[in-house]
Amino acid sequence: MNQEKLFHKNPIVSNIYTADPAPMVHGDTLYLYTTHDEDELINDFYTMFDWRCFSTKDMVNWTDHGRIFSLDDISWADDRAWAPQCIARNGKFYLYCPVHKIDGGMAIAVGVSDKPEGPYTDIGHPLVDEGDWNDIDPTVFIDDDGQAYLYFGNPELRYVKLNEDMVSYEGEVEKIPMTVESFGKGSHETGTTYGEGPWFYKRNNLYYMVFAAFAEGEGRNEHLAYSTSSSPTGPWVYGGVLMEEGPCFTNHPGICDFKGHSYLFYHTDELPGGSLFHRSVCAAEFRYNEDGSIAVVDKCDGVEKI
Ligand code: FUB
Repeated sequence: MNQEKLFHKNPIVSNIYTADPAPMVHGDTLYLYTTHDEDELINDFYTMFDWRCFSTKDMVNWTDHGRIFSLDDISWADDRAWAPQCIARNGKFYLYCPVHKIDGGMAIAVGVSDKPEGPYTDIGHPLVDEGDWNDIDPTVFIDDDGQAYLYFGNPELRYVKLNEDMVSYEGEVEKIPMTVESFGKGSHETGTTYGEGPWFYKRNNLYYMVFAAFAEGEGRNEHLAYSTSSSPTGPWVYGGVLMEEGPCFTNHPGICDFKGHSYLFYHTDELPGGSLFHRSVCAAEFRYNEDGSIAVVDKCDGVEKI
């Protein structure tokens, strides 16, 4: 007799190495976009060529949609298929992806699709390309007034205001002041904890910036932290640690509410054969405090069926 599955053990994906989870709730389904750490490393570094998508309606039964976008689809990029995020608008889906350009440096690509599970088609040129290495880890959010924001960056947090077409922007790239008041005192290049992997959203009129962070001291691995603001462009106020540092060098947050539950997606190196270049996405359910603050979320065994 088939037993109903009531719990999904972490990591969510166990047949390949995945990292940089980015959830998107669409209708009654949660889509989870991830990067993909290849088994075989090149030059003993992140070896990442494509983006993957998984979906669920109940947090325990997952559908693997496979490779939905890859470096092969982006003629001007040659490496580093890094942390993406997807959003729906105007009946289309926009997948923002950092990549290494053929002529050097990192830039943000956009894939467009009619379906959340792709396949995605590159717009043909970088969306954000400042000619440096800061243009990674895009996070996208559309505010109630229709204005879309794309935040990104390591070591600096920057943003652009996207046009309604979601594939262009007006004006300059804006730089967020990297202050201790906004991001806490830490050991990354700006002297704050802010490292990379921002995740931008709004809940009960409070804007949240969750990010991968470096505590003070040498040789730290990333923990997760968050800041809040009453406006989409700051000033940001440091809120504290969200998930403690673990044995994996990186971590990367993705947060959403789904069917009345709040989830933090993150990654670890806990799958057999795991390492800093062989990571696995996990999920943890958590609750907000009444004032909107979030207590430290523990890495956990998995999540229950909803
Ligand atoms: O996965 C490649 C890079 O490592 C991501 O862009 C960062 O957020 C970190 O997870």
